[in-house]
Amino acid sequence: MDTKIIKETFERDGYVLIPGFLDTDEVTEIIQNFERVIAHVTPNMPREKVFFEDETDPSTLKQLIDIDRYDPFFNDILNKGKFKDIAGFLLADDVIGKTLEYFNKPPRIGKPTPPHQDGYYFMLKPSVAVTMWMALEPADEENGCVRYIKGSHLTGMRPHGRTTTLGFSQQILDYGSADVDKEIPIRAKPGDLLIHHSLTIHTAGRNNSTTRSRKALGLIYFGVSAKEDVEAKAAYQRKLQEERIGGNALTG
Ligand SMILES: O=C(O)CCC(=O)C(=O)O
Repeated sequence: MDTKIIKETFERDGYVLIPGFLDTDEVTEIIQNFERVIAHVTPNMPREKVFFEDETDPSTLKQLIDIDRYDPFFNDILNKGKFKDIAGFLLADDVIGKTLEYFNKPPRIGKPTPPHQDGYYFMLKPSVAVTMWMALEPADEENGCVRYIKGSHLTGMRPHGRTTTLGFSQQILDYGSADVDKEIPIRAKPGDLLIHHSLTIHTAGRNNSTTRSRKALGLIYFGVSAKEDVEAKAAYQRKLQEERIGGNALTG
């Protein structure tokens, strides 16, 4: 895909899908490294960075946060190479890789992702940041693909409030049927990359498939021109810990 079209689409719609951003071998390498991390690294990661749909069943792993801090392979994926390059290109800024995540919706029990804007979690001024979501297996309406509201990055921050969804502690409070009607489900194949602006409204359905999971790689980049409200963020994290929701200050 032409880089000019990628940028125009991102700026107009608030998101862009880049088919085949990674090839089959590159996707296989990422999947194998996630398998290694899940087997050998997660046991040493803090509990609040490892979320299960059902705490008593390890096969229901749904999310890993900040993997880059615990594993050099994924630190390089975040901070070296083409993900970081395209983040800088789209934001027209130098960028800082903030986190690398793993998302899954296990078959039958994978819960919906509440509608939200990542910028609400990021607490940035201005909200110069992008989130990337790369499919590791086919994602569609049945297994809970990502859904966007086109152009919503241009209409400001909506009010957010608490959810009980692990890993996604905040959702848009006044999200109504008019919003649902505007949702665009994005089907993706392994290696297809979705990039959205930090103000773009997005959500994802539950996993209704009885056999297929919905695994993905997530990356977040902040532009250096964006200033973090460090105190507000630390207070928010403390509150989440106190309430034992296991929230996440970076993803939405
Ligand atoms: O994986 C999902 O369902 C949603 C991911 C998301 O909200 C994000 O990457 O910002």
